[in-house]
Amino acid sequence: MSSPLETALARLDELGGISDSPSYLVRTFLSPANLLAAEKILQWMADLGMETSHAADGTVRGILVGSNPTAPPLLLGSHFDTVIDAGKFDGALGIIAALAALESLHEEKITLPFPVHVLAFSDEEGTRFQTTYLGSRSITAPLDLETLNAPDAAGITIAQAIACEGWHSVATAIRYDPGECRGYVELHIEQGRVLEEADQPACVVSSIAGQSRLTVTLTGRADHAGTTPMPLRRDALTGAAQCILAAEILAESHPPLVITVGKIQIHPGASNSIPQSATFTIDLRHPVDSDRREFLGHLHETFIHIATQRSLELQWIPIQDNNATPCDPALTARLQTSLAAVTGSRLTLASGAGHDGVVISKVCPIAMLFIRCRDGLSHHPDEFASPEDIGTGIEILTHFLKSCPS
Ligand code: HGY
Ligand code: MN
Ligand code: MN
Repeated sequence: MSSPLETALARLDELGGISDSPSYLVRTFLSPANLLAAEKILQWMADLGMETSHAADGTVRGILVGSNPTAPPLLLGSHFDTVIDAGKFDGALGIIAALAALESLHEEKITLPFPVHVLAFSDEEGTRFQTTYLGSRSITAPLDLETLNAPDAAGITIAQAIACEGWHSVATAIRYDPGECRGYVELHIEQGRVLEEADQPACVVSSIAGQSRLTVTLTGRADHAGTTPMPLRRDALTGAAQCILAAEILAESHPPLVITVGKIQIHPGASNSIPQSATFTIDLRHPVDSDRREFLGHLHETFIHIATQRSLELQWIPIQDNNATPCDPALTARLQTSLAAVTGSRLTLASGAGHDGVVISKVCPIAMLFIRCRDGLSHHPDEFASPEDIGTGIEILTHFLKSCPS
């Protein structure tokens, strides 16, 4: 019989092998691999004796009722979608570690005096629609119309994707009202370098960074690459290049501001046609919300100036805006006590990465546990957390579950 850690490591490999691409790991909202992964997670939950259910948007849930089914539940979980060419720990580790902690309690013949709901979200990264937190947003409230109308690269909206690709068979609505749950705790890789530098396996999280995501389109005029003199051109791509470098200069001169352009699409995209339009994404983050908004405004003005200088049309389309979200002090203090009991450390970090807790904090207190990852690398196939550190994370989570009051 494998230990909970051995089972967890095997499941990480198993989930890491479920991809929409033969050459790298990618699972996006309601994609075939996303639904296969959901079914796999549901099976693991059922094997643990949990009451399982799924929502049409692919979110899955396992409930272990405990000795007092009417007590406010504790939520655990994370996301199982990924970025493109992803690592196998981001998201998946949180779901698998939660199940491993419950298996550890089962091994110790411990029944908790409250229900535990393990939630696995089908979209946190926003890879397909550039939105974020679709799964966790849907368990706190219906998605708003603007979000439902967001198109993917093929022009399919989120509403159409749910209607046509959704997992509708035996689906149930998964929703929580404010005050219904005692809290949400998520274990996640740090995706940074601080734990390595501090030579610590884990830490708790003080807050989750705010972020602004938007799409920018510059439109000029396509023309012939050989016969159009440079001064007559309205080249959308060179305009986008100037904007993107201006964004980099702004971020480099104002740390800890970070700005990323992760995607760009050109039309018409022929090597001998001057680009008519360039559409690119902006991901802008800063720990202080007022500064983030100020830099966003400054960037917008800079892009307007560049577009005007180059006789280009500018479209600035906000997709998502989340304020920095503090973790709940009391729940985090309890988690920190378990961190200290297992590792002797009480290290606390702010998260530069976004997490589902940003949304779930609207309905209950949140806390996060970070696990060290090698070189801080993430959103990369070489993303890695050691079995020892994963084992420590599971031990901390198990200690925390046992410490929770009835
Ligand atoms: O982008 C993020 O911070 C997270 O990985 N979704
Ligand atoms: Mn991620
Ligand atoms: Mn993540």
